Amino acid sequence: MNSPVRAFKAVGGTPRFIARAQGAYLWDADGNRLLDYIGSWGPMILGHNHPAVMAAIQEALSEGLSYGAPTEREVRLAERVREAYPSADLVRFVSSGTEATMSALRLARGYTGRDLIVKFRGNYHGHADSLLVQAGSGLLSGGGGTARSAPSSAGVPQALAELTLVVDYNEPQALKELFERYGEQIAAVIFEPVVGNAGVLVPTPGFLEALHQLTQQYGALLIADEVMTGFRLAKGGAVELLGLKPDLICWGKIIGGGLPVGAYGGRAEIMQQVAPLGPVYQAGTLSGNPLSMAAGLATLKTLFQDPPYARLEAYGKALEEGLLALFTAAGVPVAINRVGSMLTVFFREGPVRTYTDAVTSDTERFKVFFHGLLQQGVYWPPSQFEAAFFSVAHGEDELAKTLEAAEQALKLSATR
Ligand code: KE4
Repeated sequence: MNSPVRAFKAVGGTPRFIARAQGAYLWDADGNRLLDYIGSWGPMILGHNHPAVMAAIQEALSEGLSYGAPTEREVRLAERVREAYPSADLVRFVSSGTEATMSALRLARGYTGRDLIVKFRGNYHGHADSLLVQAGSGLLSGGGGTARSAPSSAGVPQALAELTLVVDYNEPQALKELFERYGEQIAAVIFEPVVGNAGVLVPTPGFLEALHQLTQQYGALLIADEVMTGFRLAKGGAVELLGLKPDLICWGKIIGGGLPVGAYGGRAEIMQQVAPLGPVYQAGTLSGNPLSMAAGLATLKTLFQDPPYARLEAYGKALEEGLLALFTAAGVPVAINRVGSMLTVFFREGPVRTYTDAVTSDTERFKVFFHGLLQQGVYWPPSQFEAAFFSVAHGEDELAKTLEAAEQALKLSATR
């Protein structure tokens, strides 16, 4: 089990071992066909085994695997990323979203000469030590208290955890108070512009405004973690959709088309601090490797040639409305948060605006719903606190199948 969320710990039962995938579907080792709402946790926006992506990988494969030297493909992919994110003068490729955010934070610390970073509860940015941190006492109530954060994982030193301040997402007042206390020491604020890792949380205008205003006022960098939202919510991701002006942006998932990838980028004066141009060290054996670059190039080229965002929005709207109608008819209180092709059904009354709202969901009811769907061949994310993803390969038949399975799952749960 190479990543915890796959273990079904939040929903119980035995995880499915997947043997192959095609379009919107997976087949498990027992030959069961599953309608996929995970999509490898984001990369598979074109559906599995997209011909253009597979052909591009085959072509790169015929030329060798990895050279440990610069290639044309990595330059071409950087150009494609910049086409969608013109504020990024320079882009650096790495091999995972974790590496992208970890490197962006080191760069922010190196550029500002400051040590503190800020993250939000319920935001996940990969598993770098400085990001496996939970809120200290007192701070979240917006009161004075100490902002002394604590590790959220064994193995993360307390001394390191205290350099990361944690505050609630969509709480501009708490962020303002944090800056009033620590602003001159804060190197950067990193955030999920649309949260996927608490389940979907949508930023409020006041929160986005505070993020931009406070980081500008105190000279801290604003880092938008678009590992999940990049190229999914729009061609230019959440930055385009929400009109954000971050100093650094992190990407992953879709830009590798399903192969290992991550990237970070921003304006030249910051990015030129990264080695070999500047003093902030960061490196990687397979950074920019030909296969990942080829898969990413084919994915972005396909997305740019025929932008699927209107179709994804139409599917998402129909799915959201269809599910809401079923839950309402069944008398089950839910809040459905959706932006484009990221959707979460929270099993509690709405609205669900913050992490605190999200964690009061009925996870027992979620568990029954999850297994009800799975029994009927619909593979939903195995946690209340994740986003469901769908792809351009999800069409009318998949929508009908999903709503039918949800209706059956609800009938099942009513009998429990
Ligand atoms: P990776 O290191 O897993 O490539 O990316 C870390 C990361 C960074 N930023 C955001 C916003 C992310 O969502 C992620 C990873 N997302 C999880 C899904 N919740 C990946 C699934 C997993 O951990 O197995």
